[in-house]
Amino acid sequence: MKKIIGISGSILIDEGGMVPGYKRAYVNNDYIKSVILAGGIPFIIPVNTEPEIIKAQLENVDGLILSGGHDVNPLLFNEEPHKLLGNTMNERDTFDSMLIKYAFEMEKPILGICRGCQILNVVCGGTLYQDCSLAKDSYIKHCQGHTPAQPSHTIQIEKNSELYTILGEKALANSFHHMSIKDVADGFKVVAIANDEIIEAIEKVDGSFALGTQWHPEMMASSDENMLKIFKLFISKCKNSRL
Ligand SMILES: [Mn+2]
Repeated sequence: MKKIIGISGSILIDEGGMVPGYKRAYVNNDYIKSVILAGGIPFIIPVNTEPEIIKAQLENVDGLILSGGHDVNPLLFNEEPHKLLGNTMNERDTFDSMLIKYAFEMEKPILGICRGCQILNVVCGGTLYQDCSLAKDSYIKHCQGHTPAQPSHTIQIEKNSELYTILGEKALANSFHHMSIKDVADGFKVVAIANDEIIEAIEKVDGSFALGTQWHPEMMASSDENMLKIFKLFISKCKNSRL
């Protein structure tokens, strides 16, 4: 039986058009395509902040993908906003935080992508650099700014990891982030870094599966078999767990 994969949504606010300021629930279509290519059935989970609704949303999926997007509000890890911080959305932080908490309680596997990886780390007690330039040795361009499917920098992968079983010791990743993980949350380990030591992936050590990637495998999965394998790995960890 195919697994049902919930993808955390976001809110798009119309800047122009007939009703400027109008809000739309959405995810980037590459998430949908990647889940289908990897053999899963995608569902978008729309943003809301009602605990009972979020629980019910999760009860109806076998696994959770945390999608990319806004910066994580630094107040969540006890920092004031730095001048280099980008746009945040508190509603989404609240939504993602509850999704993560309940997914752990229900032992639903998690794949966190970019912002999804960052908020996973923060919700579990870790911290972020509000901009990669604040990391002491960072010199690599981590926001390539164009051609999403094109890999841009090398990642070194930790041998003792799930990621290593599919990618080996090195891979090429795209890069569309400006925040990055600083302190890794307890219960997680670093499983990939860029050559400037910026953390590119984390995995949960015990219990239900959780993998976070700082890059966007969904943007590469149609053209890069290795990136598709990340979705296949994630789906292989999902069990039929719907109520
Ligand atoms: Mn990067």
